[in-house]
Amino acid sequence: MWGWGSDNPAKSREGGDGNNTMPDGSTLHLALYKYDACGFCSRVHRAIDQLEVKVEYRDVSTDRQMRLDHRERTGRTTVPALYIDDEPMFESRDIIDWLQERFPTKA
Ligand SMILES: N[C@@H](CCC(=O)N[C@@H](CS)C(=O)NCC(=O)O)C(=O)O
Repeated sequence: MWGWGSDNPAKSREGGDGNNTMPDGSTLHLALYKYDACGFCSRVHRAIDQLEVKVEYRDVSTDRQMRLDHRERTGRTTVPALYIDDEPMFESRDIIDWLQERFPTKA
């Protein structure tokens, strides 16, 4: 089922816990590594706000461990990076296209 539900109000405001149930019943977890002053991240954030999708936001400017995990996992510090079931995707345009192809626009 599509929706924004989360037990954590802060996470809900930010886009949910990242757990999505897809139309075929499978589940997909999405996490966006970003920071607020990053224009490419804002572009992705705006696109997400238009879609019925739940994305867990991981701010690498405020969470040192997130930053270290991201670099260790990918060898890069670049954001935005969308982790799709823990597989990182870079490039804001590619991330937006990928999301828009899979998730419906909000009514
Ligand atoms: N072409 C990339 C550009 C991403 C980019 O330049 N991100 C900057 C922040 S706005 C960054 O992470 N720079 C640090 C780095 O690459 O390590 C995109 O569209 O996502």
